[in-house]
Amino acid sequence: MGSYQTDTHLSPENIQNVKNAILHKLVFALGVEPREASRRNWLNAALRVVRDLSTESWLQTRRNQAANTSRRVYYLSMEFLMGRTFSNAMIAEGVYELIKAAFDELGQNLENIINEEGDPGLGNGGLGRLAACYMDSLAAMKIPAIGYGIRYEYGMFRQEIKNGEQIELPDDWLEQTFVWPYVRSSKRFPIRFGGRTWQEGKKTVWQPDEEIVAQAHDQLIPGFETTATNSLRLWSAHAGEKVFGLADFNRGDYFAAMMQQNTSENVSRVLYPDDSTYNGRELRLRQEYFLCSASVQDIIRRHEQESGSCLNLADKVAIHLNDTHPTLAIPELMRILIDEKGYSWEQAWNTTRKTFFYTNHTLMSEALETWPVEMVARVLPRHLQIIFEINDWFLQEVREKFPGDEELIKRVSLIDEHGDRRIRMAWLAVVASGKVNGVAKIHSDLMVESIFADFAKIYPDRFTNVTNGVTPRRWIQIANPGLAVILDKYIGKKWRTELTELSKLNEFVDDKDLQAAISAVKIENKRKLAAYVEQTQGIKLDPEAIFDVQIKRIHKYKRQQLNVLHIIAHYNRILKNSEADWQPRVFIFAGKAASAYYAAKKVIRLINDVAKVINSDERIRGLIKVVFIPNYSVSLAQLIIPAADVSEQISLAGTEASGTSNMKFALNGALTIGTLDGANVEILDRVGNDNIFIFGNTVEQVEALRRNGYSPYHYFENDAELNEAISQILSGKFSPEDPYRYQDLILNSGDYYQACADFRSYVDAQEKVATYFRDKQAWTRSAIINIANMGYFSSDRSVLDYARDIWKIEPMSEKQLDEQPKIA
Ligand code: CJB
Repeated sequence: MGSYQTDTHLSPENIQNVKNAILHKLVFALGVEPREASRRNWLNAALRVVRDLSTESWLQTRRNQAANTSRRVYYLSMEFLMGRTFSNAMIAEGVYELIKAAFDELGQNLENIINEEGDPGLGNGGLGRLAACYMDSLAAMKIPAIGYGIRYEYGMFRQEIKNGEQIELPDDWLEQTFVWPYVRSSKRFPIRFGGRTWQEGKKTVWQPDEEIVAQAHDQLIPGFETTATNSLRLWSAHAGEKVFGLADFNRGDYFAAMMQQNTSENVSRVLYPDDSTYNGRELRLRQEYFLCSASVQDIIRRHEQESGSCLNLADKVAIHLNDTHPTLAIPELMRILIDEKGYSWEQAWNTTRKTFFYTNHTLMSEALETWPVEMVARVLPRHLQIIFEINDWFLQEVREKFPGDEELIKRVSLIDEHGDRRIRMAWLAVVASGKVNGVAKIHSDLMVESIFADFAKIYPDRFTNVTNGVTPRRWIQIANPGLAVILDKYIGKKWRTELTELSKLNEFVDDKDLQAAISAVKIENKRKLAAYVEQTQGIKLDPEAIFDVQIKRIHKYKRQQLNVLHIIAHYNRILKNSEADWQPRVFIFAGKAASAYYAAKKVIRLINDVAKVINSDERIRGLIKVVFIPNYSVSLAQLIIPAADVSEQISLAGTEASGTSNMKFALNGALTIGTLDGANVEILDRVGNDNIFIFGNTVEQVEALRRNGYSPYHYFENDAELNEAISQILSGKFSPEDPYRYQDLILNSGDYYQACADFRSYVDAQEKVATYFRDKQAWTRSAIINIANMGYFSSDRSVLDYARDIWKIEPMSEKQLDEQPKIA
């Protein structure tokens, strides 16, 4: 097949061609005999076959993008949680059925081969997965785009649970050969650190004292059913020749020089396993600069190559900052334009401000990055000067607009002068960006009312919203093929790229056949998940029970502890009235806690301790099962989400910027139990109050409680069930071998995220869930209404919003994608 197969029809001849192509790769690319091939060998052979298909379109897309007059967007992100590649690439190229048929003939089961692929965890959670959904959608929507990130040698740690506790183990994902990316040996850039600067006339000279090399690795991102194929370029760090202290080599000290090499390469060694608390380690600063410098150099090189000069950069280039982590790209662009390309400060600043755009993903103050001036002075002295200059320019502008308001100046200065001086990266990103957006309506509104209120006064037109979205290719077609078949039958196949087509299902909500089909697929998915849990953990789950799922990072604000409090209260109720006709329920958790986040790790232990006691209590006759599935990942999410009846989205109102699993669950027919937070609010708008379980305080109520001095003891003393559940935890009912284990949880920690305040309404909402679930028909009808009204939450819509309102980029037409002469 290779680049020659464009006919994807399921004919005997095409199947034979694909078979031959796979065998050819197996033998000539991998050097393996078919009779000795392992599943992984088959996977790699088939991946190579599909990559050939994508490669031709990829090269073609690059030529056509270069010839196109529109802008390109460069999406800079410290995290990309891409998930497995193989299925996605097969469906994008339209060869899934062909490859399945070829493997059938080869005596191999495609599903087993798909499951053989590793799942690179180059991200922590929502932010990294959003970047991956956007890469998929940018290609599918034919928007010229390149993603830039870091090829961490070790991604997110592998989580094991031992005696109920999280253990972190290295994820050496590169050990398993991954044949999808191309190493681009010619794309190498020097990255410099440290040293000193001085003036030579008007020119600033920076003499760094360390230089390493960034090496590009390209992953192809094939667009679904289009030839448009974008790239995700990931950088790995290498010791350049200059780095290794030459002096050491001269003295013949090979070992010291090799140690230096190790330090240099540390930059891309490991992902910071922390997704929202600020971590001030110098290595992180170096990682961020490494990404920014390599990417900006590459962007300028490409622009010069395509346009013949460095002028008009902003007309052709939009750089998007996925949170503040890549904000150093701003002073890096300024540095290159001024120091290397001879721009004046004003020219450089005007270009920069038209080039950058920034998405804010959290309002939580501990997640807002700031870097000590002292550290930046040491690691990036020239960039510090540029940041100071930007600050001078900006404060001057503010003084002109708001004369005499020195308090405002202090608040908006890029330098926080309290205590040790720190650079406020979010402020820098706002000042230098053409647009700044939040990720859900409520979040974008709160953003301009709270953290960016001063900036919204200074730059009223700068702030906007783009509600997050998820890709239906991965989150329906691949994750839930049974549902895809039903959708094709009832509404046709267009939903894959026009998700609002789902609304056509609204006509069929009372259709008995559709209801039966939807509940049959759900049960089938629950069986699959139950089989996995039984196989991996030995816990038997009843597929007729409610599968109630909370899967996400473990964080106090996401309130897994509230979920646990309800489980305990429910358990107590059953014990008090064990003969009643209780609805069987399964509570499923998965998620990782940052390795240094003590309280979150404790919550994992609590879940496992509670699971141990409840699951083994024969008095409750299996009416509750609690399961913590270890090592949460994108591929596990693909297994768990389609099997969920209930989606837990229970963060304290005002804390979860958007959430995206809430969208994936509803799209797969789970009903949400959630607070008025993040995108839950927009899900409610679309599915209506009858098809979602909303509970808890609103943002206004949360703030009022804070103002008036919130105390969890008030609720503890006045709610008997809450009192009982907390007392049991504190007295060691779930940890008899260590009764004081949870002394510092919930009450004594002050309950900053107000779990106690929302307990009563949460328990009542859970009661409604159980009652409603008994009415199978009503439940399934609601599930269909959820699916039918999720069209808005496609990441295709999100990226088109960005392209139209923020980047000002026109998607390419199929005609434009076909203009340049073919390569092969
Ligand atoms: N988010 O995953 C992260 N990491 C951060 O450091 C900050 C925010 C999450 O981003 C998602 C994508 O926008 C949001 O849906 C989610 O609410 C937010 O916590």
